[in-house]
Amino acid sequence: MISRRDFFKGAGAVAVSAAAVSRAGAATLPEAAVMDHARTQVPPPPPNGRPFNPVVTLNGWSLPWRMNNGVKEFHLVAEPVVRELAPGMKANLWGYNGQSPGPTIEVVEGDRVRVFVTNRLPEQTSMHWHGQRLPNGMDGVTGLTQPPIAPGKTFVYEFVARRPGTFMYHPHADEMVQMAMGMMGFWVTHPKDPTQHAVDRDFVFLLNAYDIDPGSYTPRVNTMLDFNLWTFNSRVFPGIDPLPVRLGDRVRIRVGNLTMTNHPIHMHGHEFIVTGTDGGWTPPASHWPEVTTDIAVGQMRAIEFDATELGDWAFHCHKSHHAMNAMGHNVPNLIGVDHRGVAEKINKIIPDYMVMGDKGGSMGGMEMPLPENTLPMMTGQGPFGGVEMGGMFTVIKVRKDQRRGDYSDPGWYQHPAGTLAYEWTGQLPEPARSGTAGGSSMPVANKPDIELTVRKTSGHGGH
Ligand SMILES: [Cu+2]
Repeated sequence: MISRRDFFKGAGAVAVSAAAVSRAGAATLPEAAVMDHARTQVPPPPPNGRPFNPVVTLNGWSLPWRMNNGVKEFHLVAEPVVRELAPGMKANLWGYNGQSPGPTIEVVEGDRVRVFVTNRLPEQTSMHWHGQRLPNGMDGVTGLTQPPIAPGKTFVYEFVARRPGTFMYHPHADEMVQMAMGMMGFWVTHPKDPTQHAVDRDFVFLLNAYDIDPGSYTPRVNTMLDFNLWTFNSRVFPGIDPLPVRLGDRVRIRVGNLTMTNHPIHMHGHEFIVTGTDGGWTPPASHWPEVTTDIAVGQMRAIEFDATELGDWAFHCHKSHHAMNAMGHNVPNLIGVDHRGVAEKINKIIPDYMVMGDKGGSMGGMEMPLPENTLPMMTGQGPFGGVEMGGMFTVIKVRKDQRRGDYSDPGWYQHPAGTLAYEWTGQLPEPARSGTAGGSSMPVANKPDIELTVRKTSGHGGH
């Protein structure tokens, strides 16, 4: 309640959130603001220091700082947090200042930055500043460039933010566990000339993943690939906020990948160009149009486009299993199998039995009793019914009247007459098939009765 307001006192800035509460440290430490919810917080204009155009962290926030004799001071607190992944599911994670991922740190090229990192975890940690040019001893690799930060201790990192661009922060200590528990955050170094690389909207988020058994709250930390919750900033659809933009806006979306696999991130309705990586801005001669960009592990991509097309445009990972929520994969594929009567019989033995893919029906409509604290695997209601996706999925909402600086959800797109796919209700002609009378495909000589073998998928447990 107090901290952020006090933090910005005298600067005329609006408090980002009344939910940020005070956690005063020692007198010499800058206050560590804490966030207690997972809604997208639009940062106020910089209250002090040099001007920049703030980024908007999807389902996240930017960390306040204080100026101390020309040094920009931040305070990160590594600690256990409870993160709501979407309404209906919470996770016990480790993060920073109340949430996972931690808050976004925003500085300006040339800023001298001092970050206090306090460890309130039950084990040692450290902080690595992914992608930064800095003195070797500030690089945060436990054992290599510094001793670990023991529980209860605070370390100070200090360096000049030399290169503008997009960065991440995460521990280099008990990494497998600490990354699997959600310890990571975003860092943006803005160009010293705020007119450089300026856009109308600049969104940032991290790709992360968790393996949380339905009914439980804590991720399994030794999972390598079979994660069951694929997340944007530790949120799954429909818990991920939309990206509202105004028609004609130049939009940048910066995405960092701290999962264990690559993610082809796909946008509908527009082409974009990749204007940045974690190595800096890409030269204009390297720009080619794409609608999907693959983001490998440990990479960051900044994409840019002009929002020229009105509508609700899907924005998601193109790996279909990553646009889904927790489920079991040990389910037979019964597409094409006429199982009338069978499900009823099985239901007598296994009451929750469910058939996938019957007659092209979809999983989005299936209703299985869910254990406590998990989510339907495909969920989220759109204006035309179930969206049948979850996980790494959200919507870019392009509107004529979305005001500058307004990131509130404008609701569903109203399609102008004549611009919506519709059902054909006329006569259907007999399908003309080639191949049966000496066409290009091979005729079947003695067509046997089709024998169906239902093969169980295996080796893919986890979702
Ligand atoms: Cu993916």
